Amino acid sequence: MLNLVLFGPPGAGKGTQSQKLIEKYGLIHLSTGDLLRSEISQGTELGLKAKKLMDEGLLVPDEVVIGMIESKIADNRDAAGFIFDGFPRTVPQAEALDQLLEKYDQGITCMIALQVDEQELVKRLLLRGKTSGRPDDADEALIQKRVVEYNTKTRPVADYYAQQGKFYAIDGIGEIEDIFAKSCEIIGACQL
Ligand code: B4P
Repeated sequence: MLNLVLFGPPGAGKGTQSQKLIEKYGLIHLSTGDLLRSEISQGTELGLKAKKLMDEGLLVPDEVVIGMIESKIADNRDAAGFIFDGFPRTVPQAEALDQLLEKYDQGITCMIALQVDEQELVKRLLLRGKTSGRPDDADEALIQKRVVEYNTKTRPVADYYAQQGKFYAIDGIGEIEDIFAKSCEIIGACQL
C-alpha cells in the first residue's frame, strides 16, 4: 500500500506531478481542487458554496473537503493506494485523514513537498490563467491572497508530517521530468 501526500503552495506543480505518479504507481488520484471544481460544474449546493470561497482565494471549510475525501476512500477501498493532491491543507484535515485511513488499517507513507518561490508561483499561475478559465488564476492580487492563505493555514501541515518522520522536500523549480525522478527516488526510499 502506498499513500502519498503531494504538498506545496498554489501552482507548485502538485497536479502536474500527480498525473505522472498515478501512471507509474497505479494510484487513485484524489485532488480536492478537482473534486470541488467538479461540484461547481455540476451546479450542486456544495459547489455553489465552494465557488464563492475559491473565487476569493480562500480555503473551503474542513468538513466539506473531509466529507468528499471520506466518500472517495470508501468507494476505492481495494485500490493499490492513493495520491492526495492539495489535501490535507490544514492540520485538522491531516488529523482527519489519519483517522480515515486507520479505519482501513492504513496510513500515509510519505509527504513530498514541492518548494517554489512566490515569484515563480505567480508567474506560473498567471500563465495558466490565460488558458485555464480558472477565476482563481485570473489576477495577481488573488494569487497573492491564495499564497497568504497557504502560508497561514497550510504550511503547518508540513510540521505535522515532519513530526511523524514522513516529510520530504524537493526543489519544485526545474524540468518536470527531473522533479518526477526525484519524487520517485523518495518514494522508493520510503517503501524500503
Ligand atoms: P488546487 O486545485 O489544489 O490547485 P493549485 O494549488 O492551484 O495548483 P497545483 O499545485 O496543483 O499546480 P499545477 O500542477 O496545476 O486548489 C484550488 C483551490 O481549491 C484552493 O485555492 C482552495 O480554494 C480549494 N481547495 C482545494 N483543496 C482544498 C482543501 N483541501 N481544503 C480547502 N480548500 C481547498 O501547476 C500550476 C502551473 O504550473 C501549471 O500551469 C503547470 O503547467 C505549471 N508547472 C507545473 N510544474 C512546472 C515546472 N516544473 N516548471 C514550470 N511550470 C510548471
